[in-house]
Amino acid sequence: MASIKGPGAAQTYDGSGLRVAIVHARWNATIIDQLVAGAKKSLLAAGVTEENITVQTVPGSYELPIGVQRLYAASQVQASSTGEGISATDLLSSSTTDLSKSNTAATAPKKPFDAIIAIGVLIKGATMHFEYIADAVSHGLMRVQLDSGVPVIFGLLTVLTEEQGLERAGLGKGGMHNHGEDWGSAAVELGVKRREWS
Ligand code: DLZ
Repeated sequence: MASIKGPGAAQTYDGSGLRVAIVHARWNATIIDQLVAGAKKSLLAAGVTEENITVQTVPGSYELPIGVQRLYAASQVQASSTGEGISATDLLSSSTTDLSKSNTAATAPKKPFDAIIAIGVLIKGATMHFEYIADAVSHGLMRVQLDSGVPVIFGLLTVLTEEQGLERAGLGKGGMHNHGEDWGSAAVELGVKRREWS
């Protein structure tokens, strides 16, 4: 029997005009790498071009909200400097962040990101660390997307064991699909809809 979980029947959206960023943590790299690959696969399948996909990393999941926020602000500044975005005076300053010096800046198209996917894997340990980080990151990412208006796709796995993480990256024995693919599709859908809703 088909699972009742998930976003329902597959929807098709044309991502060919979109610019999308993936910001991912480096903790739990085996799982992360597979999730990022899954997200990229869906973006490319929907027509997002390779040069319109920017991938940036942060050390751990706790740094995801600031990474997403600064990368988006930097893309707005970049767009405004070429006359294709909003005024730089409306923006948060990006002058103090390394993200504004992203090595993709020279080649990336001059428009702000249409959606950003934040990917991290938190694995519960013996202390309360997991709960505090999961809570802070969830609220931080929601705050960034509502404050900025750019869709931020929630690619944070909060798992109790490494095996649960491997399963959700499509690497387990249980046959679960790679959740990163869902996040890529969500980014395209929200990127397209955000333009419609503007
Ligand atoms: C410190 C820490 C721990 C214990 N576990 C994880 C984890 O499972 N996944 C993850 O993405 N990051 C972890 N971190 C690192 C924190 O997210 C953060 O990078 C540091 O506390 C520095 O702010």
